[in-house]
Amino acid sequence: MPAVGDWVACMRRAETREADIQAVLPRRTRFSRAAAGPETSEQVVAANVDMLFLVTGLDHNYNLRRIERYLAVAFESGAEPVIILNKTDLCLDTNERLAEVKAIARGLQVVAVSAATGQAVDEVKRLIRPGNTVALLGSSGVGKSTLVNQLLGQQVQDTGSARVTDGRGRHTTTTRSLIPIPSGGMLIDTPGMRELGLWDIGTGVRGLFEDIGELATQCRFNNCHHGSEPGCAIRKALETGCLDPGRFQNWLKLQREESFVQRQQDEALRRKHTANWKRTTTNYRQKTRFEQNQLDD
Ligand SMILES: Nc1nc2c(ncn2[C@@H]2O[C@H](COP(=O)(O)OP(=O)(O)O)[C@@H](O)[C@H]2O)c(=O)[nH]1
Ligand SMILES: [Mg+2]
Ligand SMILES: [Zn+2]
Repeated sequence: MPAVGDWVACMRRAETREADIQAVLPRRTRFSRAAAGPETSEQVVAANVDMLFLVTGLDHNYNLRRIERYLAVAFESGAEPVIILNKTDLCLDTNERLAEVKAIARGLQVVAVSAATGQAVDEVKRLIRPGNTVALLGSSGVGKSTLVNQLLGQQVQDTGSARVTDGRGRHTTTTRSLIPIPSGGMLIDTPGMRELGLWDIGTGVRGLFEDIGELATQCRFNNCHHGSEPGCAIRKALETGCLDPGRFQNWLKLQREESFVQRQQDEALRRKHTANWKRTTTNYRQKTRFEQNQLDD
């Protein structure tokens, strides 16, 4: 079955405006999640995504550590992440925020826009190459649908009015659809990361925190916990101000998350091995019992 983002070959029916899908073209990339059911199977939720727009609001939503987490997850996806800081019209220190985010983004593109006023939307438009598919990700209420409408130059996606008290929106986008934009390229406005099957940190942490990983190799002990061990390069970097404490704490946190995921996967693998082993030994016992019986006869 085709998923959103798939290219298909279809045959148009002469009599109506309908068409029949003949084939789904091979996918360049895929986002999938485990479909619920007795046998866990893969459900492709989006295909051929080239870029991920990680959208954050420059209001209450703004959180550097959350952006870092999004990046770590997005790193592994095969699509190019771009950070979009929306609602510049509500922010008094956009340049400061931009500098902060660029510092953690390790060379990735960061754009500050206002989807409401249209400011810098052209800059976002230029990032989308013709034929490319872009998925917009971010918490509810950050302005993804408003941005989609700006990029299209018309009202296509429903937008939610943000609740005045906490700036968060209602979930107005509940379906995934592929929206072609006039300048070339396509957009997928998604309800969320989980929707795309993106929740595993995987090895993205290493990619995003290469600098800290590099520092850790300079610690005197190679099993250093960067606590009170002598000769700790990370603690030295923290003391001299070369390493931001918030970034360091998030690195620790995301690493814990990564090893948790790893343990879960190992555990699943171990259970599978045990099950296989049980099956093998049961078969073996049945077989030997059978042979034994034959001998007894
Ligand atoms: N002030 C301001 N409000 C915005 C901006 N972009 C979106 N909004 C508002 O934020 C709310 C949520 O927007 P929406 O596009 O539905 O967010 P989504 O949930 O991410 O799709 C709506 O009330 C929008 O009008 C912006 O750049 N500035
Ligand atoms: Mg929306
Ligand atoms: Zn150390």
